Amino acid sequence: MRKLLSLIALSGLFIFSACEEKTDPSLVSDVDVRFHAQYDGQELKKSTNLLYENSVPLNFEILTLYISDVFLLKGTEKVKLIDVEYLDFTPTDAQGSSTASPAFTYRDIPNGEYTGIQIGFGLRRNLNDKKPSDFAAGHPLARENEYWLGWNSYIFAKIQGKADGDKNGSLETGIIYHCGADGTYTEATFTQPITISDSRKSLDINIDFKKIFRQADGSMFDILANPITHSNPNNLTVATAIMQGFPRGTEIVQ
Ligand SMILES: [Ca+2]
Repeated sequence: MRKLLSLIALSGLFIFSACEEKTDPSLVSDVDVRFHAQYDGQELKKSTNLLYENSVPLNFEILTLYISDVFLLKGTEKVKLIDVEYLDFTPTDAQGSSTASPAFTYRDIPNGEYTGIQIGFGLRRNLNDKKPSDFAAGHPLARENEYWLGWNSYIFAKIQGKADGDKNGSLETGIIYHCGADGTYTEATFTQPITISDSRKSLDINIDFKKIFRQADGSMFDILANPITHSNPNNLTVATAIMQGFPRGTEIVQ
């Protein structure tokens, strides 16, 4: 019996070491991805007056975004780069008017000449079906403050700030966009060559919080007419317009 047990223990060891074996390092690379908040092509400064359409001053105080299902594309082949991340551009510990650039490293990504990247803005349905208590502390989806109990949805994006609609020098209009619900999840494909061939690769992803407000017809979203998202989960007009704008404000730099 003792012999049998040690045999089992030995085979367990063998399986363990087989799983531990690393992929051939010449075939894979680590990919560093950094996200940056921009406004009109420049680094976004929070709590700082910026100019919106028609020279309306506005500023931003809170900017967060969930992304999921990020794939590198090679023809019809898809290589998963990111399952889900929470991007907080305005953490409380950011200094002064600086916005943060959340950064992540993804290990052992297959080398190759990729043709583009797919990004999901918000959470795909089987992630949004979950709730913070389903996850261990530290997981991007464990954040209670990013979940809307009444809607059974995470808040995919938070964009909060103030605008000076009458341009009299005081920011009188609160802008509060909390976007969520499955219907607002927005997937987009960015076609551009991305080569992963050396042991380390950097991708910078800029999210421009002015360009996201450009609508499909080229006009700018009317933030003064619609300064807040609807509190009725059946009315996703504003949230959808904003979430669908994220691809227009996203640029991948390598
Ligand atoms: Ca004003």
